[in-house]
Amino acid sequence: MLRHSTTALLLLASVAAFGQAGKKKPISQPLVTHIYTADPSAHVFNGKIYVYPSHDYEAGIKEDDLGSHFAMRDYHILSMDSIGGKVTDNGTALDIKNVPWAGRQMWAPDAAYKNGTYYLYFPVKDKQDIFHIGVATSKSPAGPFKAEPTPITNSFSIDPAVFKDDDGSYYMYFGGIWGGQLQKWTGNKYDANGPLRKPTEQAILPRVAKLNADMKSFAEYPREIKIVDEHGKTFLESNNDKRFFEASWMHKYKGKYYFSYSTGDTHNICYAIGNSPYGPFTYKGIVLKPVDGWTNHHSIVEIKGKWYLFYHDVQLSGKTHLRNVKVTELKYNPDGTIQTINAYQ
Ligand code: FUB
Repeated sequence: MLRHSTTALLLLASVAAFGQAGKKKPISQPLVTHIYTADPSAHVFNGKIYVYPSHDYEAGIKEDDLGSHFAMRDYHILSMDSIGGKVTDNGTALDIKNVPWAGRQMWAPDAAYKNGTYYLYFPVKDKQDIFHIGVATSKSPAGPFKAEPTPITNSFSIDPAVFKDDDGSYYMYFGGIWGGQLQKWTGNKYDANGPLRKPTEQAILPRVAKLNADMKSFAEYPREIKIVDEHGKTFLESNNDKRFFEASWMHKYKGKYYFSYSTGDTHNICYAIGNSPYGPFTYKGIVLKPVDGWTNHHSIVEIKGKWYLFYHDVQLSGKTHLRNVKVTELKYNPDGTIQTINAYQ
């Protein structure tokens, strides 16, 4: 993630959102206000809604091109009985000091459930400053979680999203360019000098790996996921309003696989539809327009027959690294496309 254009972008976003009337109204309010939260991965477990967010805090670290100011050190899980109901902060679910291999920066997590155990998946830099994805387990969806002693073998980069398919298979989608280091991984090999793509080159692709039955290891080497246009062509780096940047999410709707993601430096949440968990996914449009703050990150989940978008902005702080999670309803058109959401009226 590159963050130095934050001020200009906030200004532009404000101008756009305030409009003629000079009034800007968010369509929803922060789920909690006593801590800063971001990157919400929502799930329904045992009929209750659990949100697995990043826990932002003011680390006092200067903003830089690699997102060093996102220096999070723990996770708090939020829960609620219904949308609009009371939200509970379940306290510290996992602290960086209890992850033996971790160095710094606990970024966007996700969770899954199988056979009586809950799994928390989290990206964090190791002691060599390389992002990998860890896993921690608990008997409760709200934690506390106990981390495995090492990261998932062959995992790298950031933003894991774990999807359970109808046949009981689990897949992890992941990756993020710039500060998320995905450009340093080609053919699943690490190159500390791995460059970003030039505008005329194919954009870097997100990754997926099926999980083993133990939920703690990959059943295969991570594969690239193709996001293609209506002609079946992958995007170039210059198509940065559509190409993948970070924040993978997968959900299924009427038998189709919906892969959604952030375009990072153009701040959209976009989506693409496919017929297999491995893709290819055909680009369909924007789920969520840019929100206040540099990052845009979401999850999409069905709750009691309605669909919801969990997302974040910076309504509470006005600062890009101190975010707050929110939720709003998401609607489909009869042809299965998603109605674009603008987080401000
Ligand atoms: O919260 C840290 C990072 O910011 C996440 O991992 C990215 O998706 C972005 O939201």
